[in-house]
Amino acid sequence: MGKPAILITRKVFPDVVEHLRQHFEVDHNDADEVLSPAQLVERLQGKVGALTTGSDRIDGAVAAACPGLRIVANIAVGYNNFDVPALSSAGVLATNTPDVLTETTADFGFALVMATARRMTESEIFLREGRWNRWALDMFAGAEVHGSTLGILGMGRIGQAIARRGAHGFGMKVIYHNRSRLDAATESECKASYVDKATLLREADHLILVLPYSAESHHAIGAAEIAQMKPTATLVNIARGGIVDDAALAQALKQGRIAAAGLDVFEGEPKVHPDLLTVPNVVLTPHIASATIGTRRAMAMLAADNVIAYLTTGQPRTPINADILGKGARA
Ligand code: 8YV
Repeated sequence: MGKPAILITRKVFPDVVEHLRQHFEVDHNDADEVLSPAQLVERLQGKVGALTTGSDRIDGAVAAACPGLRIVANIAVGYNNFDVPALSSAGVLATNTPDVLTETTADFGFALVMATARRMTESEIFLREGRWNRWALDMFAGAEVHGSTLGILGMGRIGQAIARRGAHGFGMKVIYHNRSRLDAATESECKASYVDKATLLREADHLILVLPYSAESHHAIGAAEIAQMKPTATLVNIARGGIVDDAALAQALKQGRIAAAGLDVFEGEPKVHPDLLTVPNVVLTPHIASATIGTRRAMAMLAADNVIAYLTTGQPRTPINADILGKGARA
């Protein structure tokens, strides 16, 4: 009997493909085009597993159309592209890539806080356009980072890693809001204080969003929330598009309702709200918070190891719906 077959929906590092080839026939999308839902289902025929990314929607319809599919391994810590309850009912295991990207993503989040507060994009555009012809005392004067109040909405692993950077490295007062409060030891190690959402919005000088996307977190930051922020505050989103109402944010930036924003994720990305492209006080990056070579390789390897471990031993490394193991999982 030949090896079982799997699909890698996007281009990954060659050593990851080789690693998988030791166990499977590997169909990999080297063209790196995003597969349409129909193409995805077609390529998944006869496959027992798939390495997926945030652009691949995997739901009950996909599970039903691909009866041999046993595992979908996201190359991402976020998994809002999966309909987890539907996958669980269909017996398809889902995995993600926690931990391996925490510090790298926190580095980037902090970089975006700094770039936004200190107006790095705006001032670089000014320089590149040849408009810099004299020094001025208030030229691109931004907001202080050290010693200011850092607000964190969503306090999982990445939020905590950002809190440590702010509190220990930059002497910031760190406040956070999360569905559940951290234990006292973790709060004290991160030097972070729990506050309600209204206090977070009101008191943060720099607010960073690090919460997962879900129906509940859709537009968690819209016009009403922005209205509660300080006019001098900055807002950074490294979590998911859709958590911020981008149209409302663009409007608030235009009106100077808050000082600036830094965005790595967008509603409907890779499309970006046109008004965000024309307001000056915004730093924009194309969803690259986890993008270092080392981390992206570690994420792809962990996804590969999840597929190998689950399909050879039944024990995945980082399952999302572990509750189906041993009861209801497709054999
Ligand atoms: C991924 C991310 O690169 O891990 C996540 O949740 O947002 C990024 O690290 C992206 O989702 C591609 O799958």
